[in-house]
Amino acid sequence: MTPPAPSSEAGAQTHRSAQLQRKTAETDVRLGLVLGATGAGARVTGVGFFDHMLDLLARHGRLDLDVQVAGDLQTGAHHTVEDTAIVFGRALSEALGDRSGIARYGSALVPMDEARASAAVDISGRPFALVEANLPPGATGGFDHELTEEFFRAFANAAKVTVHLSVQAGTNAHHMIEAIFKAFALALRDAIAIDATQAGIPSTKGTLTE
Ligand SMILES: [Mn+2]
Repeated sequence: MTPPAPSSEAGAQTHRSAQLQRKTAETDVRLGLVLGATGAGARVTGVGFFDHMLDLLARHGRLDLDVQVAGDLQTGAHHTVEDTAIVFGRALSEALGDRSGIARYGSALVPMDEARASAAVDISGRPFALVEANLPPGATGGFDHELTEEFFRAFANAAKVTVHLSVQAGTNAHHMIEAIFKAFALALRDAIAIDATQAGIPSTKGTLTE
């Protein structure tokens, strides 16, 4: 990861970023994240379609995202996808700090040719993932379609956010999963954006991390 450039976010008091590594017997995940950025960085997980999805997430979520994963792909992509999501979620949580000044909520509806997906995000402090997606069985580019739900569940748990995702239309799994990741990226981008009218932590409870 290149050293963080000066923040491009108007009103941001500090640079919102995180650099994490998580190593287990199954995977070694190194991840660098900068919020409110441009989509820079390299995503190298060993799973081609997953790299493609992380590229979309970074670009449309305005995240600089470096991801290097050495996973036990001989067992399939499951551990690699799940553990990447865990580290991404932890990094997002760390980069958001106490959540001061963020919009908190975001939602998006994205078409991808014949497919259409929606996403709603609440940086709530309460982990929850609802994924409504009747994806065709099988795998694309080494990525089992069922791992889509695994990714978002692991992310929501690690980041302590609420995520609702729905595929409303589609027949092609590549398009349907891509629409989900794009909708999620746009919803997340809005939810984590600095809102200049937001004084302090956007919660009547006074905290989004407890
Ligand atoms: Mn594509």
